[in-house]
This record gives sequence, structure tokens and C-alpha cells, in this order.
Amino acid sequence: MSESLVLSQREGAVQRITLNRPEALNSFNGDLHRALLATLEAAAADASVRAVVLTGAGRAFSAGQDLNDPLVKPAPAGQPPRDMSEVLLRHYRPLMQRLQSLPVPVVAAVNGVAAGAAVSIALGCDLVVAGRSASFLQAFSRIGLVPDSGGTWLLPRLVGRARALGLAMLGDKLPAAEAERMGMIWKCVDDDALMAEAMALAARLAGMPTRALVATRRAIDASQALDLDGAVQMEARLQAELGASHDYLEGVAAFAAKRAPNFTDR
Ligand code: T3D
Repeated sequence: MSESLVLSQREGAVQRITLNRPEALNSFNGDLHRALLATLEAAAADASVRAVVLTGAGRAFSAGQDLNDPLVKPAPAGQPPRDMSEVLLRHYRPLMQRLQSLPVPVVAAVNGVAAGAAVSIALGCDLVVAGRSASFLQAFSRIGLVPDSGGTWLLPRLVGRARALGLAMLGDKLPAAEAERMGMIWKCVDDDALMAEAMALAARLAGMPTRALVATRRAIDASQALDLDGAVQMEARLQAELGASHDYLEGVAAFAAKRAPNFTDR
């Protein structure tokens, strides 16, 4: 496995992680999956990391699955068909689980096209900022597959059923500005401002009460399967947990003293 398939740079409390296979538009093969997962694990284990930015090198965020990877190449005529659930379960599922359970907030900086599973990876981050020339492409229907890596869960929740079906069935490129207008992403910014915006957002999140932010992600994701009372009960459990944390004491003390809080929990 080549380490350079993923670049990982530290800026203050923010870990900037860059998919680095630009010659193949950062499309995912097994090595890139392993490198990204290992880098996310390292960020999760490092208590001094308080936010992550995920981006791509070159002109794409990522073209999704590498269609030249032998694992997904259709089997030759006469051979049993390839089991297309394998790559999804072996690589994309752990990646999406890792993103969704990261102990710090994660910002996607979408620097160019995101296609197929890469749309799910970007949308699986907490905040998505995209450059004006970036786009989102549900490429699956073009090759006879369904949206995966959580696409069928994320898309309708972000944009509603009608738009999710339109995007997934038609497989048209959705420009970043339109994605912002639909509420699919947090923000579309000028290309040359993208990294500065994403890093500033991540630095701001890094200074906030990390445990509360991560619990907020958990609560919002879990609420989708709950009724109102179930959501209130879950909030009660989380408030009980967070109310016993250093950051709550610090937040209230800072408010009373009219000073900036110094949040340290993770
Ligand atoms: O088991 C499972 O569950 C499998 C999991 C599947 C998840 C998925 O992600 S399925 C969807 C896979 N992705 C795609 O279908 C996207 C295919 N790519 C495109 O539609 C276009 O390339 C883009 C819209 C992303 C970019 O278009 P454009 O015009 O800017 O660039 P291009 O000329 O098409 O591509 C540039 C090169 O990258 C080209 O190679 P070449 O001709 O210069 O040697 C192209 O073949 C290569 N490339 C682009 N995407 C992929 C790729 N090579 C391998 N895999 C790709 N996904």
C-alpha cells in the first residue's frame, strides 16, 4: 500500500486529509480504501485532532469506484457474475461507518466532480463545502447499479424523495450552486476560496465542544428512525451525559464570566 495515496497534513487542531490519486480522478481501488481508512483511524485515535477536512487532489474530489479495478470488472462471458456486494461490504461500508462515528466533526471540501460512491462519502461528512466548479453525479444508473455507500439513505433525507429519485435515476451532473440551493450541501463558494473556507470552518468547529458536536450528529442521524417522543428521550440521555462533562461546566462558567470558553473534551 502506498502511503502517498492519501496525504495527511496537520494545521493546528485540524487534520487535512487529501485523496491523492489524481491521475485516476481519485477513484477508489482497494489501496486507496485501505489508506483512507487507516488515515481516518489515526485521526480518530489522536486526541489532539479536533476536526478533519476531507478533499481531493487535482481536478476531482473523486470519481467513485475505480471501474478498472479487477474486483468490479464484469466477469468474462460464460463465468459466474461478479458479486457486486463484496466491494461495498468490504470497503465502502467500513468507510461510511468510520465517517459517521468519527469522534470529531468532519468537513468535506469538494474541489471538483464527485461521482458515484464519492457523492455518498462527501455527503456522509458533517458539513459539505464545494467549489463553484464542483459537481455531484449519481453515476450509478449510467452503469446499471443503484446508489450505494449510503446514497439511498442520505439523498432523500437531504433533498426529499422527488429530487433524490430525479438525481439517482437521471444521473445528471448537479452543479455545486444547485446542490446548495436544494439543501444538499452546506455551502458553495468560489473555487479559489474553497480550501480557506473549509479550513476556517473546521478550525471553528475544532474550538467548539467536540463531544456535544459529535452527539449532535448522532442525535440528528438517529432521529430519522424515531417519533418526536423517541427523539426527546434520546436528547434526554445525551444531555445527561453531556451535562456531566467538563465542557458543559466550562461553557456555563465562560458565559457567566463573559469570557471565551476553552473547550477541551473529546
Ligand atoms: O461493488 C460495488 O458496490 C461497487 C461500488 C460502486 C460505487 C461507485 O462509485 S459506481 C460509480 C463509479 N463511477 C463512475 O461511474 C464515474 C465514471 N466517470 C465519469 O463519469 C467521468 O469520468 C467523470 C464525470 C467523473 C469526469 O468526467 P470528465 O469528462 O471530467 O473526465 P473523463 O475524461 O471522463 O475522465 C478522465 C480519466 O479518468 C479517464 O481516463 P483516460 O481516458 O484519461 O485514461 C477516465 O477513464 C478516468 N476515470 C474517470 N472515472 C473513472 C476513471 N477511471 C476509473 N474509474 C472511474 N470511476
